Amino acid sequence: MTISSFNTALDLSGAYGLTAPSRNITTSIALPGDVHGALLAADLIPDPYFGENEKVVMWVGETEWHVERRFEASAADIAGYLSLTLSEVDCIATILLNGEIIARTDNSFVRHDIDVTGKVHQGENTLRIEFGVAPDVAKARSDAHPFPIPFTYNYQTNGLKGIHMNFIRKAACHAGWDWGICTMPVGVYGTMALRKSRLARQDSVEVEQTHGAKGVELSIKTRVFAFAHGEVELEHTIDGQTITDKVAVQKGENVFTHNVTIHNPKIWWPAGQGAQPLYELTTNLEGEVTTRKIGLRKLEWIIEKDEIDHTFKCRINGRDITMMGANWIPADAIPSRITPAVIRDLLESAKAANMNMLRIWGGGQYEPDYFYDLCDELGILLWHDFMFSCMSYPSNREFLASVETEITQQVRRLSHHASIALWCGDNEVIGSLNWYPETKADPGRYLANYDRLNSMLHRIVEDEDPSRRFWPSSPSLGYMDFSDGWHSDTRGDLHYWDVWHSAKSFDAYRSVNPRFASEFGFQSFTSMNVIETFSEEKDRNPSSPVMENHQRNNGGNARIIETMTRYFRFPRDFDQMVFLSQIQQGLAIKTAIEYWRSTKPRCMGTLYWQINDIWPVASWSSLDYGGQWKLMQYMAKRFFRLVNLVAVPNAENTEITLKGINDTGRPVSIALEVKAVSVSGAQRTIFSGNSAIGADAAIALTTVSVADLAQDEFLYFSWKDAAGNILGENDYFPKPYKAHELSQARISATWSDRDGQAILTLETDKPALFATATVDVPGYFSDNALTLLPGERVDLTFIPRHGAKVTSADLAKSLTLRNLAETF
Ligand code: BMA
Repeated sequence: MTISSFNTALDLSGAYGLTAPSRNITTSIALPGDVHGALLAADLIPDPYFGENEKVVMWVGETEWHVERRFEASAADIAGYLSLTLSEVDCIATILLNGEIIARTDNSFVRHDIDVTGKVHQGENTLRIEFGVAPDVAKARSDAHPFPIPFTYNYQTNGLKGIHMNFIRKAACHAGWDWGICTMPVGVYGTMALRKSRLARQDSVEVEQTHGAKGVELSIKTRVFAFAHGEVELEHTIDGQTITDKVAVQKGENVFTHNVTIHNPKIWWPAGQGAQPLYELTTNLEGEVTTRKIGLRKLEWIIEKDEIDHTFKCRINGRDITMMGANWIPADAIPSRITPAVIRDLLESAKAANMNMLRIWGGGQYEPDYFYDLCDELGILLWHDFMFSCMSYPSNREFLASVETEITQQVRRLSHHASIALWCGDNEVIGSLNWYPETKADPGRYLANYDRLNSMLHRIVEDEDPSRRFWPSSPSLGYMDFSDGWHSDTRGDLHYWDVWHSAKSFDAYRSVNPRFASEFGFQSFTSMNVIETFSEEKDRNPSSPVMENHQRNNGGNARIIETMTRYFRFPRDFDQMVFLSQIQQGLAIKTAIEYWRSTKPRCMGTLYWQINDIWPVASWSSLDYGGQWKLMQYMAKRFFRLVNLVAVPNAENTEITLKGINDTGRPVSIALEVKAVSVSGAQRTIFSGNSAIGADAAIALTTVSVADLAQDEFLYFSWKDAAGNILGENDYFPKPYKAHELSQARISATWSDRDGQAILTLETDKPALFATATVDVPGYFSDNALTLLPGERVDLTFIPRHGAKVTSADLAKSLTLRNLAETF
C-alpha cells in the first residue's frame, strides 16, 4: 500500500513586524527568535552582556511586544483540517489569526496545536502574537494566591528586583541566577507552522524497548489527533521493516501501538564504553513524515539495600557504569543565539573530556530536539530534571493542569531517546523548604503543597514512560523521603557545596562519601579574552563594578581571591589572577572527583557544577561562554579518564595511598612508576611495579609515607601498558603550592604538522606546573595544565572547534605559554 501524501505543512517562520506600542518602536524580528535578538540586529539596544548594560536593557522584558506577519495560503494549503503549531511561545501571549483570538498561552514548555480549521483564507492572512509582561503577570498571580510562595534569592544579586518566577512557566534563570544575567526574553522558539490534515495529525511517537534473548522488541506508540471519526493510514519503517496500517480513529486523541522485533541488534553504549549505533524510525501519517533515531540499550537504576544503606547506580546493558560529567544550564540568556552548531560544539567538548552524563538542571529549560539527537549520537546520557528549582511552586488547579500538560508532552516528545537516563522531579525544591522564612514558619503547609506537585510528576512518569525511573528531586534520599539530601552520604544523590559556599578546605571533599554526587563546584574567572569582550581596560580589576556585575554569587570574587591566599602565592596582576583562578578551580574539583571515583563501587556518579555558561561571567563552569576550554575542562579530561591513578592522602596527611581506578569492563594491567620530584628538578624513583586492576574496580596499589619525602618534593606517577606506552600520569603535592620555592622554567615550543593535524611539542629545563598553551584560534589542545618535567617531550595535538582547518603556522603566531611559577 502506498500512503497518501495529503498532509502538508506551511512554514510560518521568517520575518515578522515587531512593535512596542508603549514605546513607539516599530522594527522587524526573525522568528523563531526573540526580542533581544531583534533589537540588537536593529541597533536599538546595546550588547546586554557588555559592562553593566544588563540594567540598561532591563526594560525589554518589562515591555509589551507585538509581532505580526502576513502569509499567503493557496487553495491546496487549506483544503483540510488545519492546526497552527507553535512549539514554544515564551511566554504570556494572545494569539490572533485574521484579527480573531485563537489561543492564549502562558507556559513556554507547552506545544500549542491550535485548531484553525475554516479560519485561514485563500490568499492573504495575518498572524499576530501579543505578548504580555511576564513579571507583571507573575506578580499579579502571586498577589492573588491565598498564601505567600517565596521565590529564589538567586535573582536578587546586584540589586536587581526579584520576579515571581514560580508563578509562570519559563526558564527560571531567565530572571537571572547566581551565574546568570536577567534578560527575561520574549519570543517564539522552535516550530511555527500551519499543518493541514485530511483527517488527523501526529501528536507524538514513543518507543519502548524490551531486551530479550530473541532480540529487542520495540513497542511503538503513536498518538494521533483526529478532527472527526474515520480511517487513516499510518506507516512505520525501521531496520528495513515496514508496518503499514489502516486504523480507525475517533474524534480526539487516539493511541496505536505497533510492535517490531530487531534481531541481532546493534547495542548502544554511553561514550567510552562502546559505539552508539542508531536505528532510524520513520513515521508517515498520510504524508506527515517524522523521523527519530533509536539507540538500543537496556538502562536500569539499581537502588537497593546494601551494607552501607542503599546503592544508587546506573546499570547499562547489564553493567554498572560510573557516571562522569557535569551539570548543564541553558546555553544562552538570549535564546535566539542557541543554535545546533553552538550545542554540538558544547556537547562535543563534554565528550572530549571523557564525560558520559550531563544533568539538565531544573532551573533552565527542556532543550530542543536536536540537543537530544546529539546526545544520542555522542553517547551522553542525561539526568533530566523537570523545570522546577530552588523554591516552592503553587499547587492550585490551574497551575497543576498546566504542568500536567507540560510534563506529559515533554515526556512523550523525549522518551524515545536512548540518552535519557532518568526523570527527576526538580532541583533542590525539598531543600529549599528550609531556606525561606515563610516555608520554615509553616513546614506542614509547604510540604503538602510540594507533594501535590511532586506526586503528580511521579504519576505522569509512571503512566507515560513506565520503563524509566522517576527520582523525586535532586538531591533526594529516595521515594517519599522528604529529608534534605545534602547531609547524608549513604543513599541517594548528594549536592556537596561546603567547599565553595562555606569556604571549607579542598580536603573537605574527602570527608564525605557520596553514592552519587550530582552537584559540587568551585568558581573561577572566565578567561581573559572573554573578559575583554565585556569590559574596558579600566574595568579589569576584580572589584570593579563591571567585574562585580559579571559575578552573580554574593561574595564570589572574594571567595576566589581568598582561596588563592590559602593555596598559592598571591598573583602579581589581574591577568595572572584570572589564570590562577582557573588552576585553583580545577584543583578543587580534581580533589573531589579523584577521591570519589576511588571509592567505587560506593560512589557511582560524579557530576560537577557546571559545564557551560549562559553569558560571560565568573562562575563554576569549565567552558567559557562561547565554548572555549577553561583549565578545568582539560583537567576533567584527565580526572575522568576511564583508567586513572590517583593519590589519596589520609586525614592526617601522613600517608598517601595511590589508587587505581578502572572504569572499563575489562581487567587492565599496568606498570606503575612513582617518583619523588623536587620542585627544582631532581627526581628519584620510589616505587615501580606491575599491577592488575579488575574490571570496573578501584583498588589501592601502594602507599607512600609523607615523611619519606623531602621538604621540596612532590609525587609524580605515571603508568604504562604492557607494550610500554604511557597511559597516563598524575601528581600530588602534600603541601600547598605556596610553600614551595618554584623555579622559573624555560619552556621551549616546536610546531609540526602530522596527518593534517598541528602538533605542539613542549620541553622544559625545570619542572613547570600547570603549563598551559593557548592560541587565538577556536579549538583546544589534546592536553594542558601539564606538569612538565625536564628530560621529557610532550606532544600536544590541536583540535580545532567548529570543524575549522588550521596549520601549525596559523597557530604559532598567537601561541602563549604559561605556568604557575610566573603568576606571582
Ligand atoms: C546549585 C544549583 C544552582 C546554583 C548552584 C551554585 O545547588 O542548583 O541553584 O547555581 O548551586 O550555587
